[in-house]
Amino acid sequence: MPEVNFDGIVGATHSYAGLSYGNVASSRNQGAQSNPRSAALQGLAKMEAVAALGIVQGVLPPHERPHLPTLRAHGYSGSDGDVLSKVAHDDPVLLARVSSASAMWTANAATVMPACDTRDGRTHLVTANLREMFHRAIEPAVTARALRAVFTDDTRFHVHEALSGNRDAMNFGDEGAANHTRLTRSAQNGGETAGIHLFVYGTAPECARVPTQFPARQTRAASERIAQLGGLDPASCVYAQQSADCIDAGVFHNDVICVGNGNLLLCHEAAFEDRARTHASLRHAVGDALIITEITQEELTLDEAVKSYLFNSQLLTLVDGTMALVCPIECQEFPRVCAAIERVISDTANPLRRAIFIDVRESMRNGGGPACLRLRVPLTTADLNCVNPAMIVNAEKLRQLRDWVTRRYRETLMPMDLADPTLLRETRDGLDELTRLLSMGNIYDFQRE
Ligand code: SUG
Repeated sequence: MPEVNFDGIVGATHSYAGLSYGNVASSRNQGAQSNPRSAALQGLAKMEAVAALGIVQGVLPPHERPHLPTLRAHGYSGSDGDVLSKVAHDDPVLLARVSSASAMWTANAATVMPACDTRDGRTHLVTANLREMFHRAIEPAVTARALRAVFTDDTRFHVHEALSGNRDAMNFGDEGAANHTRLTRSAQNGGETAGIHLFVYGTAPECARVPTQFPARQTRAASERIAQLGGLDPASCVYAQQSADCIDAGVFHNDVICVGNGNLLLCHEAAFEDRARTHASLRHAVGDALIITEITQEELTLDEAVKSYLFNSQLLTLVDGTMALVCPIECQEFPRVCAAIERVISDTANPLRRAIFIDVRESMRNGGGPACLRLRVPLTTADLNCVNPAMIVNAEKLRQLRDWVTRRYRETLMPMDLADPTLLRETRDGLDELTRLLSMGNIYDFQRE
């Protein structure tokens, strides 16, 4: 069976706070009014569109935000209302950080290594530590709980806690699947088909060039540790440095410049620091079946790639064995991007046959395209039967989630609204209901106090 996609449900505090240095969309939209309800509905519509292609679609829940335990750990005390008003007065950036709905981008939730590739025959999910950005570094504990609520069967799945270790000594910065691509020797991408794992990092002690403007969020040490935790065969792993110029152009994760699926790797020619060596290593590991389709600098500049988010499309294998590209609707605003898509689709040497354009504009304004919003999990049919069924969507579940969002989410939000204690109550009540709707158990701190 094809891989399952787990999309993050957009949280009720979805806002534009300019929190991610190096993510140009996040910086550009800082302070703008956000629309949490439409953001979440756009996400659900995307899930529906992907499910309509015959792909199994799951969900991961939003996190509790604003996150009061983080504020209390920073010395704020008193009632929840007191804490919120004090932090809003003293440190509005901290309030924005603990309120971000960034857990929606589940491509950063974990790195997934399916059962057929691992030593112990279980599917391994290593929760990402996201340590480079404060607002994201508070995600892993609840992400691990949410993943365990989906993958409950320990005999088939192993959900690892996030990598820890002294930041300077070990330098374990890890952003999850956004910097990991699994390739196979055919269009088949599911849990029955053995894969090759491409780990892309931004920095390592031996790098001759590193970005000078923006942070490299993924370290090679972290990627190697993940492969080790999953028990991957070293011969099935390829490590490649992301181009430093790309990171400085706003490519803060590899999935902003490269997408792979089955035997097809679609990337910009400037994606990797050492293009020839990366291609050669991939060819060696995957074999002759590998198709590398590049978009040239001439076709699309890095700036156009970042603005359109073409490479942050989902590349999906359909039931007939062809592939579809689920692109952000913004791509249609760039004639040169449309031409590049047309060129690749009309080239019969690769299995990509169609493009679908999806409106996730609310997420895009924070630098999150279709591919950021989903975690890919290659499963076998037997594995899928052991996943929490309440977290897999069908028409009825989507209807319930739409109804939940419509009842529970505000239409608009401004940064100052984050200090409103009523918003905190609304979000907690909403999440409490969601845990029942998705049969997740008590995964949130406020439910465990
Ligand atoms: O980590 N944006 C996210 C976007 C993550 C996209 N994910 C992938 N490429 N897979 C980030 O930079 C912005 C939040 C704000 O500024 O309010 C933010 O966190």
